[in-house]
Amino acid sequence: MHKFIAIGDVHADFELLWEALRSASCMGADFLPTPPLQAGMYQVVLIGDLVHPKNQQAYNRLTGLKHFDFRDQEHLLLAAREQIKQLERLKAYQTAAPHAIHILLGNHDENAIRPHHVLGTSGGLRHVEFDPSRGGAHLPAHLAEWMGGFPRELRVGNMQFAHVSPLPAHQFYDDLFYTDRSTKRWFTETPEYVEMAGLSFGIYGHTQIDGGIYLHSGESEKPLFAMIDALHAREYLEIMCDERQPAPLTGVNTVLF
Ligand SMILES: [Mn+2]
Repeated sequence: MHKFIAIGDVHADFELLWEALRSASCMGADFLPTPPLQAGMYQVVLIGDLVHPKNQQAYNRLTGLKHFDFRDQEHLLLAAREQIKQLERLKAYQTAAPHAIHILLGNHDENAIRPHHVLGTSGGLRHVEFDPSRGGAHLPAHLAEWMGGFPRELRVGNMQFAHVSPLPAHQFYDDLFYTDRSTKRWFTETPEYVEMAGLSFGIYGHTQIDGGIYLHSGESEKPLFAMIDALHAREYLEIMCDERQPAPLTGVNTVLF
């Protein structure tokens, strides 16, 4: 029997991530993995998008500035430095139990490693703190190497964890990805993709949904997939699996912490 703790997009709110991990008994006061995680009984999955605060308030909070301005290079360097500090902490955490801590590559993470596109918010903010050609800092090489090694999906039997959707095309963050509206709509317009991909259950992030974690069930009331971009709403998903059973998925719960 395994318990998966699946956590949605972090977007630089690492304090909240630490809180979630501690409330799930996955992180100690020393920021390191707990015994059930070390033993592999618990498995943590971060669904991707570690970097880039979501909005103005989040940048203000991260940097301690009254009004973060992405046009100000000093502000950018401050935002980069604060995120780098926490990424180092997360790297140490994962390195201590790589068999039980899985971090998927989100589009924002790839953008921090290779800033080809300028990502922004609907409020007009631009995420350029890791774009040296626009005044930002380089992501340190050892962090870029670590993040560059993040997988784009995790499979556990017929269960899939991926950042956006079950579609393989949604795992590559190229120009097409940023013009393709299905990346944000597939779960209402074409939820059948999950079964078509031969999956028994899917767990995805990337798209924030009002009301927190969204659990989609099939006709038999069986859960088919979960949209978990809800860390900001203080929610994560717990998935119980028993690999000895023909249908390994034995329970899915949204946890409020
Ligand atoms: Mn994303």
